[in-house]
Amino acid sequence: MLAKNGGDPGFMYDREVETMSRAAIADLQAERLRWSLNHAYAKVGHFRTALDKAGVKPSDLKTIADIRHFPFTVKTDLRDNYPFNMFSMPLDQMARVHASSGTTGKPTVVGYSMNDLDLWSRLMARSMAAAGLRPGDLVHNAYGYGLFTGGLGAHYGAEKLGCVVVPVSGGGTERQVTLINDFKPRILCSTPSYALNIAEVAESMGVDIAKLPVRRGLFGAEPWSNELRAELDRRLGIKSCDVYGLSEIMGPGVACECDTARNGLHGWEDHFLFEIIDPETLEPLPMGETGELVITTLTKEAMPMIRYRTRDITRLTDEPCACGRTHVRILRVDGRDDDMMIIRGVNVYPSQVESVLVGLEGLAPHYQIRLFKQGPLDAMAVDVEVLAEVGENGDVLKSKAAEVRHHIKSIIGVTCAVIAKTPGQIPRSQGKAVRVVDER
Ligand code: DLL
Repeated sequence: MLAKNGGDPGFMYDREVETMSRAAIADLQAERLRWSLNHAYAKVGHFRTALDKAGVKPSDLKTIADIRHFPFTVKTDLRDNYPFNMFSMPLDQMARVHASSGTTGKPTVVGYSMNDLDLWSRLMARSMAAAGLRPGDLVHNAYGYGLFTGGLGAHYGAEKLGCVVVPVSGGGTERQVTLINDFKPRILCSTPSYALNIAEVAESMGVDIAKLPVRRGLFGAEPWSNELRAELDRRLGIKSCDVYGLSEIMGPGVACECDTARNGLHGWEDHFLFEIIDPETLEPLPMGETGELVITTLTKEAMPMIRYRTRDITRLTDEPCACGRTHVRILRVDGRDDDMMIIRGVNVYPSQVESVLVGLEGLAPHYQIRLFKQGPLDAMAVDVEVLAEVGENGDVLKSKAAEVRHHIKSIIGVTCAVIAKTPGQIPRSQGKAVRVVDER
C-alpha cells in the first residue's frame, strides 16, 4: 500500500519523453507532423479537398512553422461529414466512436482505432501521474460514462496507470457520497462543478470528505477559477489539478497540470502540435500571447486532425516548470470565445464572474448568469445563492445582492443586476455546469 502522500513525488509515467529537450521535441514534432499531414491527405477526403483548395500539399511543409499555410478545421467540418466521413479507415477496422452533443442539430462524431485508444489511455495515465495519482490508488470516477469522453477516458487511463477504478459515472449524488464514505478512494475524478455538488451533498449527509483518505481531485471538462479550486481543496481536503481535452482531438488527457506547480497544463507535444492564433486575423501568435488554441494531431490514426480551432482562449508558455517536465504549458483556459459575453463594451467570461463570487462572505459558490436584451444592448443578470446562516429576510437578501453587484462592478468593470436567492435555488451540476442562460 502506498502512503497517503502517494509515494515518490517525482514519479513520471514517461520520464524520458516528458523531460526531452525543447530541441528534441521540435525534431520529433516535425517528423510526426509530416507523417500526419500525409496520412490525413491520403486517407480523408475532407482533408484532401481542403488542402487542394488552399493550394498546399503535405510536402510543402519544410519546417513546423510552415503549418501556418495549412487550412484550419472547424466544428462544422465535422458536422458536414456526419457521421463517419472524417475517418481515415473503414469502420470495421476501428475500435470505438464517441460523440459530443451539439447545442444545435447533429452531434460531432469522433472515432478511434485500437492504437488510438491505447495512445489515449497512455496519455491519460501520463496526465494522471502528473497530477499525483499513483499505481494502486483507488479512483472514484464520476465523469459521465457514455458518448462523452470523460468517463471512459479517465477509466482506461487510470487502469493503465495501475489504479483501481470505481466506475460510478455522474449523478445519484447521495449514493456517490455513500460510496466515497465506504470505499475511501484516494482520488476523485469529475467536473469541478460536480465535485462541488458532491461536497455539498456530503456535508448535508454529515460526511466530512476532508477527513477521508481522498487526496487528489482531477477536475476538468469546463472552465473553473482558482477561487473554486481553493474552495474544493478546502472542502474536500484534497489537492485538485486541472485536466484538459476535447473529443475532436482525443478526449481528456490532451494536457494536464502537474501537482508540483499547478500553474498551466502540460500539453503532450510528442502527440499534438499546439498553436495560438489571433481569432480575428487567424495569424499565429508568438509564445506567451493570448488567443485561440489550435491543435494538430501528430500520431492519431483513425481521425487525424489538422489545425483544429478549439475556440478555447488561452496562452502557452515554454518556460521551465518546477516539476522538470519540458512540454509546453497551456495556461488555464478562461473560457471559449463563444462563451464570451460583451456587456456594454466589456468582454466577460463566466469564469471571471465565478472568481468574484466564490469566497465572498455569506455566499455559496453557486451561480448562474442570465443574458437578456435591454433595448438594443445585451445585459447580464447574475443569480447568486446565500448561505443558510444569512437567512431569508428580503432586506438582507437585497443588501447582499447590492454588495455582490458592487464587487462585480469594481473587479470586472461591468454593471449588472444581481439577485440573491435562498439556499438550493440555483440548479446543481451533474456534469458540465450550465453557467449561462441566454434569454435574448
Ligand atoms: O470535455 C473532454 C474532457 C473530459 C476533458 C474530462 C477533461 C476532463 P468535450 O465534451 O469535447 O470534451 O468538450 C471540450 O470543453 O474545448 C473546452 O472548451 C472545455 N474544456 C475541457 N477541459 C477544460 C478545462 C471534454 N480543463 C471542451 N478547462 C473544450 C476549461 C475545458 N475548459
